[in-house]
Amino acid sequence: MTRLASVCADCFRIPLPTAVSDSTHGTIEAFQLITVRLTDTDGATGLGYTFTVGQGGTAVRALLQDDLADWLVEWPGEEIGELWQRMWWRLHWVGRGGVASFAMAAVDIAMWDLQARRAGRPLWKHLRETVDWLTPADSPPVVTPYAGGIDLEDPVDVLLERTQERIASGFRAIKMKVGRPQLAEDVARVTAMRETVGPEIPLMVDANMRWSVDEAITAARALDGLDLTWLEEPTAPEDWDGHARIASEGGLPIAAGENLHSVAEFRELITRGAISYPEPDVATVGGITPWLEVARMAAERGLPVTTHGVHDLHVHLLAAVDHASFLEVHGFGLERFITDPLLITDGRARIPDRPGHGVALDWNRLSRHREIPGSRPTQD
Ligand code: SMN
Ligand code: MG
Repeated sequence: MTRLASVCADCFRIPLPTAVSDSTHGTIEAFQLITVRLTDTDGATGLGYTFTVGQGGTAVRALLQDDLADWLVEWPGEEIGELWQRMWWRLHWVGRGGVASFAMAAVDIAMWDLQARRAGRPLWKHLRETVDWLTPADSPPVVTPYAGGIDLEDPVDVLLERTQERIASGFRAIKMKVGRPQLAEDVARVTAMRETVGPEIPLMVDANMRWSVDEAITAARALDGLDLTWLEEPTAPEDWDGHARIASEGGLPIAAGENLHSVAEFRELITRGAISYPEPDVATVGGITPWLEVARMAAERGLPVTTHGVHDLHVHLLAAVDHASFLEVHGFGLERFITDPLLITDGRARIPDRPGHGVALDWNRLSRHREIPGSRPTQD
């Protein structure tokens, strides 16, 4: 790779066609998309992006623009792992996770995209060819998607109707929200879901950190018998020992990761045996470089790795490893701004063979949604 010639960061507020809901975020009407566009001195380009559930996006963009953009143009090296380490230490005072990991994710993804595009290889293949612990392959493995429903407030009939639509559109695995005010409601909703989809469809539930450890153990036991693949984020993300107790006393496999923003945090859960399905999100854990570190840690423990959100990127990462679990699919409203969104057919994700990650954004359409810092009306 030659040097970078330009780095351009933007933040957009993407309205959702239909509002979604879960136990922690309540009703979500928009996501923020933060993009980084790189061009090198030969004119090759790379695109990276991250997202928020509605807050913090302009801060991520400010870190990118004010503290990374010019510095990246000065960056002399070629090695992305080294660049990642330098970014980490450049931002460590305000970072070591949090907002800084979101900014670093956008840069790291853009760098990998640029490198894979220069090599003329789809990202999954480029990773298999260049990352020492991954195995080269001529064709990608099967990647199995599931539809990630954000549906806690949907009445049961709407929940089941949307599920039928998802199955009709090619999904063969489903996730739904739990964490209603009464546990009995959750049990009734999950039972209705299991009866509707039948015994063959893998079904996951997601509590979005709603419960105390004791409540989570009670809930896990109440949901046992419904053949759940996993219970996701039962309690506060940093309660490492709590997760270990829920895993051992609740009896359900546990998934977690969307709220862990560093490799060190994943290490805490993985080494305690507190999760069965590490779920790193490339856009919130700091990019492809740390995502692969988490995946390696999972492999060392014999755990599969799953993903959260941004499926157009994650499809490549799951295709790059030999211990992939399910690919979460929900679009954050982004699909209508992507030229070739991910295709799902008969329970399989089509792995793009375009160079890089292959995501092309419709900048014209996005431009109407650009977020200007300080321009949103405040509540009080
Ligand atoms: C989720 C993520 C972001 C917003 C709402 C819900 C969710 C998931 O926990 O797993 O998809
Ligand atoms: Mg979740």
